[in-house]
Amino acid sequence: MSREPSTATVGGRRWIAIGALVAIVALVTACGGGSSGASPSAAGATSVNVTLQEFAIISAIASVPAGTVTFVTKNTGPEDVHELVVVKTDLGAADLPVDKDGKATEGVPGVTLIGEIEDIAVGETKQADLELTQGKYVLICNIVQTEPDGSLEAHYKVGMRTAFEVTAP
Ligand SMILES: [Cu+2]
Repeated sequence: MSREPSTATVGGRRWIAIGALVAIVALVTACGGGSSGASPSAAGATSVNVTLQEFAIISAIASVPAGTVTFVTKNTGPEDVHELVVVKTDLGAADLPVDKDGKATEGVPGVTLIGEIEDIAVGETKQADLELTQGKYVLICNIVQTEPDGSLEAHYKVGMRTAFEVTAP
């Protein structure tokens, strides 16, 4: 008598194992499809829906765990091109240093530029993955445009800014 399992038994167990794996993958996939504005994906990234408009930045959620964050950014206009700039800073959203045109200075001591999605046309959605560590951030649009009367309009200054926080992973 042999104590080795027959080939048929081994084959059967293998198929059961594959079936269980498929069931687990299906469960993970089902859990990843949330529409709340933050949905952990299978890869561990957190997706954040951001709306840009004249003149505000609206993030569907204000806080995410550290890691890969996918900013899915839509410009709802109605007229202007916008951008999303992510800076890490302990300063308040309205307190970033600005230049003479009202443009926020990115990359000065206390304000670290992390990443940006430039030139998002009205109606367009663009996305980018950023690696964010724990801390306080501000999301801004830093476009300065010339008005028909020749004056400058700094989007940051007129309200395109919002606080964002990254918590422990
Ligand atoms: Cu803008």
